[in-house]
Amino acid sequence: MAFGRSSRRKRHVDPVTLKILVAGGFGVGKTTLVGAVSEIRPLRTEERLSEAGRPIDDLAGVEGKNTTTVAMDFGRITLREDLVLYLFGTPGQDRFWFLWDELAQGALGAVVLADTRRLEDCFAGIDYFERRGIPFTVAVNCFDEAARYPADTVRAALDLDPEVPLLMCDARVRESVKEILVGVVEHAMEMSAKSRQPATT
Ligand SMILES: Nc1nc2c(ncn2[C@@H]2O[C@H](COP(=O)(O)OP(=O)(O)OP(=O)(O)O)[C@@H](O)[C@H]2O)c(=O)[nH]1
Ligand SMILES: [Mg+2]
Repeated sequence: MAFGRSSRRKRHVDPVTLKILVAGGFGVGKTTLVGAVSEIRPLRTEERLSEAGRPIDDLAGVEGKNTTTVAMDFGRITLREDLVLYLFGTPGQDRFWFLWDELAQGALGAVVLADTRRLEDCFAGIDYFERRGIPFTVAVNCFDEAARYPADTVRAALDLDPEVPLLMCDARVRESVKEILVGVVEHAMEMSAKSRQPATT
C-alpha cells in the first residue's frame, strides 16, 4: 500500500532558476516593475532624491518621484512550477554604471524599459546588452501622460535589430509585466537555439 501511495505522489522537481535584468533610464519604472510581479517582498535600495541632486536628476515627466535606486532592486517570480525568475533591477542614473557588470553576471536576458518622452535614456542600456551579446527585449512603459506611438515608430527611433522584440506594458500591472518576462525568456531561448545551429552560409 505504502508503495502504491508514494508512486502516485507528484515527484518534486527543482525548478530552473533564471536571472533577468531590468534596465532602462532614470525614473522609467524599473523598481515599479519588479515590485508589481515579485512574490517575495522586493529588496529595494532606494534613497531620497535630494535638493543637492536636483541639477543631475532630471525629473521631467516623473515630478512625483522622490526616491531613486542606488544599487539594485531584487525580486522573484515563479512563471511555472519548474521555472523561477530572479529579477535584478538596475539603478537608472549614470553615476551608478560601475555596478552594471556585477549585476549582469550570469544573466540570461534583460528587459530594457523605455519611456517615449525620453527615449534617448534607454540607448545606453540597449548598447550595453548588444555589446555583451545578452539577449534583451524592449518594453515601452506606457505612462498615462505620455503620447502613444505605434511599435514600428518606436523601433525605428531606437534603431532596433529586427530580431529584438518590442512590447508595450504598464509596469504597475502584474499581468502586463508577466507578459514582458515571458517574452524575454522566450527570446533568450530562441537566441540560444539559433547560436547552437550550424551556420548555413
Ligand atoms: N503613470 C505611471 N506612473 C508610473 C508607471 N511606472 C512607474 N510610475 C511612476 O513613475 C515613478 C518612477 O518609477 P520607479 O519605478 O521609481 O522608476 P525607476 O526606473 O526605478 O527609477 P530609478 O531607480 O530612479 O532609475 C514612480 O513615481 C512610479 O510610481 C506607469 O506605468 N505609469
Ligand atoms: Mg528604481
